[in-house]
Amino acid sequence: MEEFLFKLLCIALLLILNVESACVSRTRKAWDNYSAADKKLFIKAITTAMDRGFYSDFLALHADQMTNQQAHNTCIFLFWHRIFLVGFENMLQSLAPEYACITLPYYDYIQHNLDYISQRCTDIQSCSSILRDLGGSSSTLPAAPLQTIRSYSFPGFRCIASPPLNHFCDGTDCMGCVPRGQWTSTYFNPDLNFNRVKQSIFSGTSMAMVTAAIELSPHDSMHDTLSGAMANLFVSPADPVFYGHHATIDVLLTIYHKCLVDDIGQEAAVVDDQRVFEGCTVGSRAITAASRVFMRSSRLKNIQKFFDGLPMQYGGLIDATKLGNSSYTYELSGLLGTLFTDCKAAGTRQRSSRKLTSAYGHVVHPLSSDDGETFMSWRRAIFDAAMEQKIPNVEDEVEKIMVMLYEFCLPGKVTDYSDAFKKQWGIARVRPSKALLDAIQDGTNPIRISNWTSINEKYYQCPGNK
Ligand SMILES: [Cu+2]
Repeated sequence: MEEFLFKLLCIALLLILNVESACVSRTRKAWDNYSAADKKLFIKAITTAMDRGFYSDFLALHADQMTNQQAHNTCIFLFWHRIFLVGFENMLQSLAPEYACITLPYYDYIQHNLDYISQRCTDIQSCSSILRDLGGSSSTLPAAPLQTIRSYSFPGFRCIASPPLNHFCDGTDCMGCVPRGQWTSTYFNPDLNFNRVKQSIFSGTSMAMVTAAIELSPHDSMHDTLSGAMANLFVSPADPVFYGHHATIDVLLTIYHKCLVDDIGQEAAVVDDQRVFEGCTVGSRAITAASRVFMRSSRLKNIQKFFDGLPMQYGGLIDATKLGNSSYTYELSGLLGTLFTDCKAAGTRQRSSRKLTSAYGHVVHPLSSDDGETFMSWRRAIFDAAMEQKIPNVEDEVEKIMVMLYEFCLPGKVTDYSDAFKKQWGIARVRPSKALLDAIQDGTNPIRISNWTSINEKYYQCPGNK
């Protein structure tokens, strides 16, 4: 009897320890690294959130005009979306004990663009398991006539009703579907490639510049590429892919901040350093690091509790690992892992300046695929040629040569955003990769590396000029 009780006690103890240790770290991973069981659980949590109404409460907050205006095209775009995502993640975790350790997956389209240029996949749906697993873009069960979300209509788009979208409701209006583009005939564009992503993180000299670069591209580019509800500035969170996309954008903020810490150490926690935080004016309102995070929505009261304990000033959100009980880290591998570790030196001939860098609690795996090696060798070949030919600003040349590969060697074409998209998102410029293509072709910004087509031939079996 005693032995039996002892065993029972041991089992109970193990169970408690197990439950606790399973949640000790809040680590977000790429969807591609989710197990089948992880994926199933995440989709079930999204479905539950839709059924219970919280999903659409978060949608309502993002769709509020004043909130939306502060959250986009401003200096705090990255921080506002960071707290929005953490609140959403807290909500998912609260839905039932089985979801207590759930974290948001990120959509690793930087890696998928490597798969695309390596011709392992063609369209965005074949490249990205997250798009397929979250319902894809083909099924329209049942025939779904209602395509309005919060008064926004989506003429010409199919309303996709595969799980988990069949549970989608906006308040009491249960559409049971979400409008999506034709993902099986949509292709990646170079704005989503490692080269542009790296440039967007590292070419600015202040936080506002970096924020603007990340927001324009890759962020806006991905919204436009996915199309349908995702291309709507206000109601894009109707599509669960939104959260995967924005988790990736948050990864970029995390990489930027980590590399800044490598560079300037403790000062990276000082919010009056403009590399760390930079204010701006929205409407007539000045936003500083001390400003309270702006959130307005008639349904805010339903979800307010999910933001409890979080820093509610923008300046408190600079470091994801310092958010109290909601602190979190990332598991990064492939190209994002390389970017995190090597920062500006990633994919160059330079050595990373800080070899003893700590990962600050993030889990980082080195790049280890043949495709990754080929890509890095292609980059290094361009760096070598530039050195030989004494050509400066090599990253610009790398980008230009890649744009030509996308245009002439891969299934898609390099195009601009649609006019309607630009208008709603307040984008005044041509998509960066399209602007680059035009400038190469009209001779205003030609590729300066003389043997660039043979470098493309060597690594990608295609010259890229025709
Ligand atoms: Cu947004």
